[in-house]
Amino acid sequence: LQLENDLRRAIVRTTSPEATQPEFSVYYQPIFSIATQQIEGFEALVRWQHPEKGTISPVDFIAIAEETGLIVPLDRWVLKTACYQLRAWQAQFPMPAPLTMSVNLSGKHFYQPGLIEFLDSVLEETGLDGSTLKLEITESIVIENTEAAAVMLKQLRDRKVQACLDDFGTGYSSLSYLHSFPFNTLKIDRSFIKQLGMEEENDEIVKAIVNLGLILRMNVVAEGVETPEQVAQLKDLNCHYGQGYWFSRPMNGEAMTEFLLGAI
Ligand code: G
Ligand code: G
Ligand code: MN
Ligand code: NA
Repeated sequence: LQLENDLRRAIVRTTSPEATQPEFSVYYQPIFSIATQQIEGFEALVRWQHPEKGTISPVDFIAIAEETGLIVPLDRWVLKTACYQLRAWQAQFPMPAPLTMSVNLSGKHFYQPGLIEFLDSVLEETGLDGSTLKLEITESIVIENTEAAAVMLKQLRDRKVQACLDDFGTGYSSLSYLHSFPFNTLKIDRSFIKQLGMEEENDEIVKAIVNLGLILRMNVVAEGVETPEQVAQLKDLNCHYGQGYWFSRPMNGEAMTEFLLGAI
């Protein structure tokens, strides 16, 4: 309950027009092309700097934020902040294909009436091209309500906003819905990448997911890439993109700008 009250206060302090003492910040982790080693885009990851408790991981507050409905204003603040940041980076770092931003959406938020209207207002306000924005949802969110998910994904597609299936392989992994839902990207859960080269069956699963992506014309991102050996193996498997500590840790916007100045 204490954490719930703290969360409520933190959201007010961060998102109110005055935003005098922001406690949340958005960190960015770059996503790289495995073949070219070029930066393709970023994933936005929220961080909570609690005034007494220090940094609190989303793992420890997303569930409470979902139970209390506070996830909606929080996710929306992250989405808007990340879109403004992306717009600035696209202008500062022009690339052959413009940089992209992936934003995590909780199921609570994904099915919230008004999400599409909010999305439209953010795209208009920031001037961002919808095709450079990606929304990450998990398989369990889709399974929870396949009809509503189909409607939402269609509306995203109408705006050219991309949809990513996050943590792929850990959830229900019902292959039947994959071809009927218009996801642009599959993100292979980091538990599979961690074991690359250590267990043959695990490697075959990663290979199968990459091939599934090829068949379904979806991009595949390997999460949690931590070693050069993993990069080499992913390259052998023709996996398109990688994300993880090997490439870069998540950083705040300022630090990421410095990183980009050195990397691009
Ligand atoms: O960044 P980190 O590894 O601590 O993130 C832990 C979990 O929190 C991940 O599952 C990630 O998807 C989730 N997460 C991070 N940022 C956000 C956010 O802005 N909104 C939602 N809904 N989840 C997030
Ligand atoms: O569930 P989701 O994929 O959104 O979670 C992303 C989480 O993974 C973030 O909390 C991020 O901090 C974390 N992460 C990013 N790169 C690595 C990595 O190389 N290794 C590990 N263990 N975690 C990572
Ligand atoms: Mn994610
Ligand atoms: Na994930």
